[in-house]
Amino acid sequence: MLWLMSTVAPAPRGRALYVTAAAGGLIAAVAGWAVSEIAAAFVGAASSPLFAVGSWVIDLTPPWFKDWVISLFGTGDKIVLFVCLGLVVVALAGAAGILELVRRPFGAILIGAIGLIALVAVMTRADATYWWLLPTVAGTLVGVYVLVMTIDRLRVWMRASQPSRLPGSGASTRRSFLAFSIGVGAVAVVAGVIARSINAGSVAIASARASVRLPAPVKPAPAIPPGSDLRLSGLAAYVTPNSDFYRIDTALQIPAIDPDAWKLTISGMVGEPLTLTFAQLLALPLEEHTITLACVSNEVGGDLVGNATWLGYPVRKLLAKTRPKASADMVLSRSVDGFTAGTPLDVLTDIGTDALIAVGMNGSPLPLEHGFPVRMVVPGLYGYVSATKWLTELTVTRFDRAQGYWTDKGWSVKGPIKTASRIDRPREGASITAGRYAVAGVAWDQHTGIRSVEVRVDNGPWQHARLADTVSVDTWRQWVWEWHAVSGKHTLQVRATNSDGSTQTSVVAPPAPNGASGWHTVDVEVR
Ligand SMILES: Nc1nc2c(c(=O)[nH]1)N[C@H]1C(S)=C(S)[C@@H](COP(=O)(O)O)O[C@H]1N2
Ligand SMILES: [Mo]
Repeated sequence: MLWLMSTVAPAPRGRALYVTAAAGGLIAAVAGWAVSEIAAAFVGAASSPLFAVGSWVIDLTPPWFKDWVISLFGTGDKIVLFVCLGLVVVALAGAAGILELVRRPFGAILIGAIGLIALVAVMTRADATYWWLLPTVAGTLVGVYVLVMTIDRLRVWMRASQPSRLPGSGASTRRSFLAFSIGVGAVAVVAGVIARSINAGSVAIASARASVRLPAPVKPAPAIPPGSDLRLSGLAAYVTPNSDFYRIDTALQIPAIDPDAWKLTISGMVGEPLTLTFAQLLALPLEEHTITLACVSNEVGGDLVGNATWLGYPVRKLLAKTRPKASADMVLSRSVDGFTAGTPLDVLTDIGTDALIAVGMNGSPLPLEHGFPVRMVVPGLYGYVSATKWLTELTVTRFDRAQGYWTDKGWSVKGPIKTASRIDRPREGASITAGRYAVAGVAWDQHTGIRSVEVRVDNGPWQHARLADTVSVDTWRQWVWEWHAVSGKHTLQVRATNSDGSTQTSVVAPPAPNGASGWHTVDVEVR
């Protein structure tokens, strides 16, 4: 009877065995690839190992060969590349399956080696960050794991179906092998294809972004005075590089918007609704303004704040074209992903407020994660009520008729930025040597400006810090105070006073509902 059961499900032999093992290798490769694509969908499409290896091969291909392929296949050259690459991967994956069966663990080592090559391709891309390691490393680990599990099951099935052995059950070992490999394979193919198509979409948008040529501003931002950046280590730069700029949004997947298909509509309580294409927006006389953006969720001392030079068209001028009704008091801006922000109409129409429909950030088109192709930037208001990224709609309305995404989720209807200051150096818990030390940080009160910053040590008297230059009241300012540090444990505190003369409150408040307050306090050890 036992013998009979094992004949019900004989393991493959000879060539069939190798084909089965090769299929196991392929399933492992597909599983690894799927995981890498899923991870890349979160980390950034360009971190996909498949994409990076493809780009690498394109870069390494000699021009004559490229020309020859293009002459043969025309614009299908990329497809040819991916088909060739695919065949190489299939061959290697199959070999890994067979190797793992006959010479364990060389199959796993082969998959690891493929992963390592992909890792080199990914990390040598121009804008690679350490996060880019994740998709390839996760994919390789999963690939190795699936390979080992699949080939192990195949081996158990082989043993169970050997007549000389006491078979556990040929049928159940076969079921175990088939269920695992077919199950993993099917899930991986579906998930991988979905993730790949998402990644391909955002790669297409990234290349659309790369081909955007921003016009020169009609009104350029004031030159950044050298004295605005003290260039001390640990101190936030006066202008935040795009790659370091904080990112806050509800988007699980960064919206991929083709700028050629983008439109902004302005409607609601207006005399004349308006629709604008990206080309029409770029053709308007654009202005550049340096503005510090801050998130309401920023804790005291936190880093959800950054300063950039934005290129765009004043919201005020765009709204004027639509002639808002006198009874309107709010503009609801909407993103393609459904996010909305409710901004006071009077702030947006104020002649002295440089609120922008922005297309550029520090000299380049908006990065995808910062709202490409178009976002809003309003000095003086927290991002959640003003800085809509991936902007597509402005509705002129009233606060008693509409509300933004975060209102009713525990956040205030209006979000003016609170006066704030932060100690960047020394860091909390730092250990420094006794003697002179430049305590430094940033302070901000967008659209009002900072008049003074004071520091105190161990609850001693407040001491005036020196303020660095700034281009306007719409940005943060660096400050520095020279400390003659003596050994021991010390507590440093900072507070700022805005240009209206009001000093930051010591009352500690959490970010919700309208922004954190309290003095940033840092404990350090001097030795
Ligand atoms: N579409 C969209 N825009 C958005 C958000 C969002 O979740 N979705 N978050 C807002 C918030 S809370 C902040 S603080 C700023 C942050 O902009 P940044 O990510 O470019 O720094 O974007 C704002 N614009
Ligand atoms: Mo925010």
